[in-house]
Amino acid sequence: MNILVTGGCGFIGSNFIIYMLGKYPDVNIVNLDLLTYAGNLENLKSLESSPRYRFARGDITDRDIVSVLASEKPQAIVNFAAESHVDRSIIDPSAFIKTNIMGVQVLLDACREFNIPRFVQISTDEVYGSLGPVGSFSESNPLEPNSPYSASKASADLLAHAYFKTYGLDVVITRCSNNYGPYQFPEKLIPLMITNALEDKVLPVYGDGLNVRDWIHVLDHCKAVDIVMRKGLPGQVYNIGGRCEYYNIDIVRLIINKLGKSESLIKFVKDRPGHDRRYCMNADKLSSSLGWEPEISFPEGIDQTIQWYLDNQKWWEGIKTGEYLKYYDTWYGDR
Ligand code: NAD
Ligand code: TDX
Repeated sequence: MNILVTGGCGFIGSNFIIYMLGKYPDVNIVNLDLLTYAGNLENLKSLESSPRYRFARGDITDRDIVSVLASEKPQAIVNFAAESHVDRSIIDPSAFIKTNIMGVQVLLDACREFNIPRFVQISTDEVYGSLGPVGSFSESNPLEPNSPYSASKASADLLAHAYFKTYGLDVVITRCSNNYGPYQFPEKLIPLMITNALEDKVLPVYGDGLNVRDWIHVLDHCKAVDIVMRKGLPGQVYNIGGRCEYYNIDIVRLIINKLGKSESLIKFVKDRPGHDRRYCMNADKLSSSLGWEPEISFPEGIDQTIQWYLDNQKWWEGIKTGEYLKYYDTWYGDR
């Protein structure tokens, strides 16, 4: 099976490529990635000499490069490429609109032109908006995104659905909750807190710290994407979640305790505008129809993840320079 993966040098995409090539000897992957600030060739260094892997640097909004790769007629395109950080979308939504919406249109058009039999759009729980203290999101919930990031992802979902309805394109959409694990860029909560704590830096917790996220290990997400890519029904949406809710503050305290640091590093800072209070996924459809279940418990996964950041200090120290520091200062400077 030949797969075109987009955004494969980011956190989830690189874990997906490593998982797929390790699991299936008959899978070949081409990875199209622009190498934005979030893309890192280091993540896939172990595959550089693999005859089943090829990297192409390029933009999913660039019709020429997308056409060249789609004309090779992969059996599926799996789209991880996106601007993915809510806080950056608040600073400037432009790149989010371009990549997350227009890029998806270019990929969908290429699927039509070259008769690609399957397009997998990697979406997010954030398209549903925010939950109160009880309940969970199911696939039939309305889309009520609250950030420029989630609005751009919801737009892409609607576009993908429209191409299914209008042109009969074989599209499946996955909506997953918050991922954690190796290779996550240290702008997101868990790697930010681990690496800041290791550097004895302030741990900035937004608002009262009582926002809730539903955590899933990235490997469980990758396994779900594989199953949906192979067996999902055309036009369907599949929620993916870890059945694992935590208050942000509890995650931060857990990391501090595991690293033997002091809680005095915690600083409650000005809240994120439009901050969604709670996410919780109902993934029963995926479980009952395609037999997927998350396998990595949070206590096991978080230990393994903290260990990964301890073992790969060079990886994240290389990132926390230049552009990263500029962004950090812009976002956290006045908080
Ligand atoms: P990431 O920011 O770590 O990686 C994004 C990758 O896309 C990078 O390699 C970047 O270089 C590439 N990219 C960005 N713009 C591009 C463009 N125009 N053309 C080609 N490549 C481009 O993101 P991630 O956390 O790995 O998320 C991957 C996908 O999963 C995203 O679509 C995101 O919305 C979705 N998602 C993420 C989470 C999460 O918790 N991280 C949860 C649910 C869904
Ligand atoms: O410094 C911080 N302090 C803080 O309190 C950061 C970076 C985050 N937070 C809070 C905000 C959220 O309530 O932690 C929670 C998690 O924040 P993020 O890691 O930024 O994730 P979130 O906004 O929930 O979005 C993530 O999950 C869905 C991913 O970044 C998205 O790409 C994905 O679609």
